[in-house]
Amino acid sequence: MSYKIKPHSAQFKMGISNVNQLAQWLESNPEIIGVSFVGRSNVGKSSIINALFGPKTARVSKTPGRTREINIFEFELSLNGKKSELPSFALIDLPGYGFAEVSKDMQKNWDQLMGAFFGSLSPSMMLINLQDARHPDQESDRQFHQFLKNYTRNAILLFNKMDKLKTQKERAELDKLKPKLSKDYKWIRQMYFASAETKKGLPQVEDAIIAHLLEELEIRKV
Ligand SMILES: Nc1nc2c(ncn2[C@@H]2O[C@H](COP(=O)(O)OP(=O)(O)OP(=O)(O)O)[C@@H](O)[C@H]2O)c(=O)[nH]1
Ligand SMILES: [Mg+2]
Repeated sequence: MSYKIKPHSAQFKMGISNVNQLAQWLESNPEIIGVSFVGRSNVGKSSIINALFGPKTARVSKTPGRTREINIFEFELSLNGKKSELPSFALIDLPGYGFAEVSKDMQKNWDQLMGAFFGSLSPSMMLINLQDARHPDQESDRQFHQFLKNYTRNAILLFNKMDKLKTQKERAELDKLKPKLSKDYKWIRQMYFASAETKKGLPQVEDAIIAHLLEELEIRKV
């Protein structure tokens, strides 16, 4: 049996820009199972989503800081290439952090919205933190993890833009960082290395997402 993300099944449901809208959505979707992506602005969240869920799912930015809302999609899994009987799942593209040019008000809005998001979302939503393979663990990434620490959540770390690491030395440097990150961020369960551009490393990420979804469904059955 082989489950896959059903190509082109992701449908945009809504964009959430304030805490009230978020509370409403959470209230009407208490049992939601899915996956959410968060990372520094311009790290390639939307590109990774498109590579995994089908082109044109999320909007890819020419200028950083484009995704300001929580964008919610629904998607399905296929089983051996056919429609599966499983329910649909949520896919969430979260607004990027660390964009230097945001105003104080916008930063405050991000803090409030993300605080409400992580504070009330069930562990059935997998969290994937994207970081830039060439510029990992930046100040804003560290700040994000300090923020995340307040919410008991597991996350996986996905290094994107691996195609930009041209030399063995650059790759070795990223590898060297792994133990430090595992130590600093105890809530990180796994690290993946990928490129939205070349699609390298994405099958492993897809497998991890599917494993999470199926595990959550099994848990619900007991
Ligand atoms: N070389 C390379 N470029 C990438 C990769 N992934 C994304 N990009 C580029 O990085 C830029 C930002 O990509 P987005 O997917 O819009 O990034 P984002 O994290 O969604 O950005 P915001 O929504 O603005 O926070 C675009 O120009 C992409 O083409 C990758 O794996 N390799
Ligand atoms: Mg985006």
